[in-house]
Amino acid sequence: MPGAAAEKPSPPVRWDLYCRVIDNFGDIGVCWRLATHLAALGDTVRLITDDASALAWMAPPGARPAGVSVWPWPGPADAAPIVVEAFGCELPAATLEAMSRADPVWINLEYLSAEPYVERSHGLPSPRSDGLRKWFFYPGFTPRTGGLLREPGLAARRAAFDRDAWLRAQGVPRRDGERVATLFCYDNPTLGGLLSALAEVPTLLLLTPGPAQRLLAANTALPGHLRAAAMPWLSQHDFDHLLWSGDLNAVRGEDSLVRGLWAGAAMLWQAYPQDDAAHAAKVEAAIGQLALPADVAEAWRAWNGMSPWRGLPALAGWTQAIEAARGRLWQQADLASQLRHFAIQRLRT
Ligand code: TRH
Repeated sequence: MPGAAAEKPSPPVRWDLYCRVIDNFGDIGVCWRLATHLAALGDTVRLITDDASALAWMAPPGARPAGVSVWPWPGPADAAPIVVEAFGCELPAATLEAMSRADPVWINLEYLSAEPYVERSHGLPSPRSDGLRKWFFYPGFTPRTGGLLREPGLAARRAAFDRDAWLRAQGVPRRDGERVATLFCYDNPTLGGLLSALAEVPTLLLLTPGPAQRLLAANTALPGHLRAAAMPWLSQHDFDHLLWSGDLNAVRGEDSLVRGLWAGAAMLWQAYPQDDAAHAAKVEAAIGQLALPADVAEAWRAWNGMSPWRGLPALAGWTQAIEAARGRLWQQADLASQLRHFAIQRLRT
């Protein structure tokens, strides 16, 4: 994997990162990754959240960096020089008051999307009548966006990983010749089609907690050569190991899309389903941005309920396509480094 130049970790700066958990785990997952990456660059981060419960498994206390402290909502009485409002979560009134005294750089960190509006909106100021200085920051897949979260040391960790040793340690050893698939999904009517296709050759299917395990429990008689194992909630560190064990990873939501890309194996992505089918545009944009071959693109559409399931593409070509996308995306500066650079340039000294 090629490497991109990392941002110099000096001078250290202080951040407040505000995160409200609306649903699922992507909001807190992204904020935790960002906070720990900034801490790795030497900064200090106060992560203020209304629901830290998922951090108990995502980031067990023994594995938390000293530079990050977790605060209950509404957080501290003062404001750091850089304030990040994650996903338009609306800052507490007392924080806005503190900000009017401190004049921080205020950044609204948006959701990841491959859609074209991201390039148009990334980095724009958000005009305000109260004098506070606010900007939009969009993660994304192209050089004209804020990039993707990718912490230092990831490539080295990936290269040193031994999947059979890890699977044994989890109590789910792989049998000789068995391939491994992983499943992290929302409710998904296409699951039966995927299970039948996986069952054509010996496959160990690792199920994350939530819908994947619920849906499989309803599917008691597994077809053909397929056997399934339920996994516990893993730390983000071990979630990577899960994906690195997969010959095929079915992931969901924005953060796992990125981790699936960094894993570099064949991958299905399920976008968070929306009533107005807005997720279809997100899926099409991701297919285009990742330059997925036609059969893989069809499988992604089917997995998102946009077209009928026509079977599983060959894993070799699929893996190559994801590896190629990973290679291209790895050339971009990562999100934390870009955000840091963007914010520091706007600090008033
Ligand atoms: O949990 P998600 O479905 O979150 C989603 C998205 O963020 C989406 O944008 C949002 O609109 C919707 O929720 C409401 O999927 P995502 O984004 O992949 O986040 C999951 C996080 O959980 C990610 O950081 C990886 C982490 N994870 C673990 O650390 N261990 C685990 O065992 C599993 C299964 C996940």
